[in-house]
Amino acid sequence: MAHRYERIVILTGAGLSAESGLSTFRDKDGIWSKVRIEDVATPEAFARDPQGVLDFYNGRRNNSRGVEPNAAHAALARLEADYPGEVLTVTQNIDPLHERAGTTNLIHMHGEILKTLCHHCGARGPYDRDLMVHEACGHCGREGGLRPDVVWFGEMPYEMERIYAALGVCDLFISIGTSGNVYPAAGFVAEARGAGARTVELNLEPSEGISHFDEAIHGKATEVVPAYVE
Ligand code: BJW
Repeated sequence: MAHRYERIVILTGAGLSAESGLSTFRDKDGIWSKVRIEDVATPEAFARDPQGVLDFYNGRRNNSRGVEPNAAHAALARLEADYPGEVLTVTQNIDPLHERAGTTNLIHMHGEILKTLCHHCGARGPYDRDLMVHEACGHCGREGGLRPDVVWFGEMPYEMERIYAALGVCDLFISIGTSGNVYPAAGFVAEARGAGARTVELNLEPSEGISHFDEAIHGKATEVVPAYVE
């Protein structure tokens, strides 16, 4: 990538972490082929069956502990460190692989699997052991409200103001490893393009938003991301 952009926004999704061994959501063997969104990823599901939801995320947390960043995460961290302009990475992923690779200017818009959130008082804490439904919050002491700090359907993703501000002034928008099915993230490409940015998709296959991209390179993230950004 020629160094001719001043402000880059990178949006990443589950496809980026697939080669680290984490499942995507909507691929053939993806997470949503095994469990129903309505049973695990909505506030209503948590209200109806809190321990069922916690068991699902206890498993996701355990899966994410042993995995390592891959060559694509590493290439994005090097880009941020070496690029003369500004690079903001917005990830939909709840895993910690961007930060483990060294990315620092990072927004976890759908939250983080290694943190808990208290439904009662809003305090965050480390998600360092399996959560059980009657556990008390270390901050307010109330029971029954501890949940993973992740954004479920119907909830507001994090740091939207900061993200839209960056989209409004970026001159390059790169979308990596996301199917473009989930809003508001799926709308970012149109937002960036409307503000005059060049838009690039790096994904295994054409996403839902393909018509909004000026350029698309399809292939595995560990191959196309280092080749594009370096
Ligand atoms: C590879 C690869 C390799 C594979 N290399 N590539 C109509 C009706 C009802 C609701 C709505 C509606 N329209 C919009 C909504 C709202 C709803 C929504 O979008 N629903 C759609 C399903 C229609 N959105 C929300 O509710 C959001 N909140 C909201 O909108 O608040 C109001 C608001 C309005 C305006 C502004 C701001 C706010 C919240 C969405 C929360 C999503 N949560 C989840 C779960 C998080 C916790 C967890 O992990 O369990 O987030 S769902 C899931 O999908 C997860 C992901 O971050 C997200 C996106 O998935 P992603 O990353 O794109 O993965 P996949 O699997 O879909 O795609 C992977 C891609 O990688 C594929 O293309 C592969 O080909 C590719 N790939 N291997 C490169 N090796």
